[in-house]
Amino acid sequence: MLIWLALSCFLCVFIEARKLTPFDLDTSCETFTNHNTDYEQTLYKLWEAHSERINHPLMLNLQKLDKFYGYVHADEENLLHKYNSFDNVSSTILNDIYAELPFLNNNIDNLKKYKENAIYILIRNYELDDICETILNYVNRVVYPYYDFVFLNDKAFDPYFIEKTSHYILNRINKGSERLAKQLIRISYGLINNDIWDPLQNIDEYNPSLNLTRLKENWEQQEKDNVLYGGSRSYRNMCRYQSLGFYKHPLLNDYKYTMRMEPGVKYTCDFDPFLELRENTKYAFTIALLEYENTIPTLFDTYKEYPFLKYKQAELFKFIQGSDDGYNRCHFWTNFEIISLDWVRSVEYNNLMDYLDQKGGFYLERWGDAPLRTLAVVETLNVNEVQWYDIGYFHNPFSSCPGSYEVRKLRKCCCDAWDPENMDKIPNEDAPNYNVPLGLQDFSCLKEWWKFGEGKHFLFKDYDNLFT
Ligand SMILES: Nc1nc2c(ncn2[C@@H]2O[C@H](COP(=O)(O)OP(=O)(O)OP(=O)(O)O)[C@@H](O)[C@H]2O)c(=O)[nH]1
Ligand SMILES: *[C@@H]1O[C@H](CO)[C@@H](O)[C@H](O)[C@H]1NC(C)=O
Ligand SMILES: *[C@@H]1O[C@H](CO)[C@@H](O)[C@H](O)[C@H]1NC(C)=O
Ligand SMILES: [Mg+2]
Repeated sequence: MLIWLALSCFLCVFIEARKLTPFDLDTSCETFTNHNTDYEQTLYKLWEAHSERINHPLMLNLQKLDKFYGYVHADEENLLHKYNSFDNVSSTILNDIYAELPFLNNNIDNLKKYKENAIYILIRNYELDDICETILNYVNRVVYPYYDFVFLNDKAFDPYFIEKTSHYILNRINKGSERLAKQLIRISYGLINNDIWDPLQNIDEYNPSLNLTRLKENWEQQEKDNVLYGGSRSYRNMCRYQSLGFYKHPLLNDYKYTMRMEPGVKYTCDFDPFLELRENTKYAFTIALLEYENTIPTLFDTYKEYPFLKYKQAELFKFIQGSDDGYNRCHFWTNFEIISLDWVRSVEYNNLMDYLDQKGGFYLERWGDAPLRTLAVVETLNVNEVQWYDIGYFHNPFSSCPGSYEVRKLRKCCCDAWDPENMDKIPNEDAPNYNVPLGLQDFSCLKEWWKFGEGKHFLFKDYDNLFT
């Protein structure tokens, strides 16, 4: 019922908009130029010439931390908040900063608060090209792109990876000042401790009821049964680390919020990951989908045996409630997520994660971090602590795009909420998903979010005035 109501509202907008304008394809869409500059080539040659990677001269610019923690890109002369303290920064420089970041209101506490946010990226060395594309896109799209970056890896980062990603973050800023970027942005590269990354190495300590030989047999079978990444040990380690590991890394100690970034994702509208957060928000997402059933056969029953179970008393339980007390498989798509680190470090969050971890499902099955995060949200947060970001975002194979013309215009979006080629066709009984925005597709859980979460305002009332 609500779905059809929502759908018809979208169509109102759609039809109304069509009458007045061809469509809002933004002709100012930036094309992201290829980055094969002289600088790049010089660097690459330099890199190739150095077979002994660790002696690469670029390492001289990096401040080495404890061997398990990694490196901080520290242009010591310039970086103003080495240890997250701006106390010694001269008032001239501070005034420069305030001039470029007016929302700080000339207040040093606001500056410190701004710098409590970080972009967090778990990544492998060979994903370098994809992350550089994404960073280029990020520095174009984020309104005040001076947030810190934390890269984590279970293997040591290549010096070339470090130099190149730093270069893209600091020197390729379109929306903002390169000088300020170099003064404000701390970029760190951390190694993940093997004990937390791959617990099966100490399987008896981790979970005596697990048997590695049998697990490997199971994974082979799951691969045959088309369980997505069913045959992969490293993917399982990744899912577990995203669920209960990353926020324990020392390089994240200084931060209060992270935005997760993945190689290859695109941001197609202007936005600001942290300035848009509401005061209470502990978790923010943009896409919500149905999880594949065969990755989580026992997850929900296991969750329902959680000794402190809140579930039905939880404000958000309807978002995940299926028929017969089961799980409807709705989950936040975690490849874009903004997280309050205080929240994931809380006893409540970790009790639930540790309980699920001990049940072995990360390895016996192929539990993803997305359904786990979602259960934790439902179990431990209230509606007003979760925020939907109406932004343009792409992670293969899905993308989101604000459904309202007004929002797209405001955010200078370069995405289509509907496929303009199919503007004449409307969804019908035979093809209910025809040309329907992602949020209203069958496999999307945004409609559940709008209904049982924070609700949804449709902006079509303002359309009359938009095109005059
Ligand atoms: N260091 C490291 N990072 C990993 C590993 N596996 C995945 N990642 C990272 O973890 C994040 C999620 O992994 P993806 O491979 O993107 O998983 P996914 O998004 O479910 O699947 P895709 O459709 O392949 O994108 C990405 O940022 C990866 O770069 C790994 O074994 N080591
Ligand atoms: C700031 O200045 C004080 C006094 O000059 C000094 O003791 C302190 O170490 C400085 N702090 C940093 C982070 O440089
Ligand atoms: C582990 O599983 C394998 C294969 O199922 C089995 O042969 C072996 O006896 C098991 N080992 C233990 C210690 O239970
Ligand atoms: Mg991914």
